[in-house]
Amino acid sequence: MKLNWTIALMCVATLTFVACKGKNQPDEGGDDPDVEYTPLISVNDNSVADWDKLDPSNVAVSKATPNPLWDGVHMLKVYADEVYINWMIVFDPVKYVKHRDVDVMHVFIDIDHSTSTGGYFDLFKDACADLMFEGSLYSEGAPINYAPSVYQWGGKVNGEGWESWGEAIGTIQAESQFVTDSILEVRVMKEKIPGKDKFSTEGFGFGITMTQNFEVSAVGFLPQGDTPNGENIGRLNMLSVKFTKTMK
Ligand SMILES: [Ca+2]
Repeated sequence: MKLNWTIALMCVATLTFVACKGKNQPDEGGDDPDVEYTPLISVNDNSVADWDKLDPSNVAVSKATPNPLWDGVHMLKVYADEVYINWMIVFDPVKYVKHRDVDVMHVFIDIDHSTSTGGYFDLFKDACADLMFEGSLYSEGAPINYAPSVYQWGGKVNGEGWESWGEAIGTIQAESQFVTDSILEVRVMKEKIPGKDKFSTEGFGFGITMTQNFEVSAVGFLPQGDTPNGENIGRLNMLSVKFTKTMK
């Protein structure tokens, strides 16, 4: 099956980041006397060293296999707590051409951690993604904050087909930083995600795709299985991520 990403790049908004804190969200730094919350991952420190300090059992990791069909993404890590969903990727900056506004990162989320809802068989074996983020990482070659449009699966349960993502249901302001040319960190506030009420308390599924321009296609995605014959997509289940409890 050949993926058609031409229609995938439907609505890539580039919006300026505005600091957002939900009405009922705890203050960072412990200003709220009712809760103590300090995010363990910073996206303003030009470093990914904070990832190494996390309990490894709380971090979901997917690494590229020796022979992926699309090898532009080398590693994906995801960590989530009560407030933020954080992810970092190591990717190939050459394969991911960064001079076009339509260079895009897609994120797929199985929000209810259930295989009996959602779809998108095209890339992931479990085909149960409920939400998709679509946004640019660059504008005219310069890094920008990731502020994707959000789409909801509208097709058959466990079905396939890009067109079933339908129309955008909203936009979310993420926070992101390029630590190097090939390492990107992003975090989104769970409270700000459209459809957040459907999150399972236990966790969620997560997959990521990097695509470039209107003519080519994915340059890399994870999780992705090995494809030694170089023809078929090595489909794997989406990464399973649990929510780590950090608040006292
Ligand atoms: Ca689902």
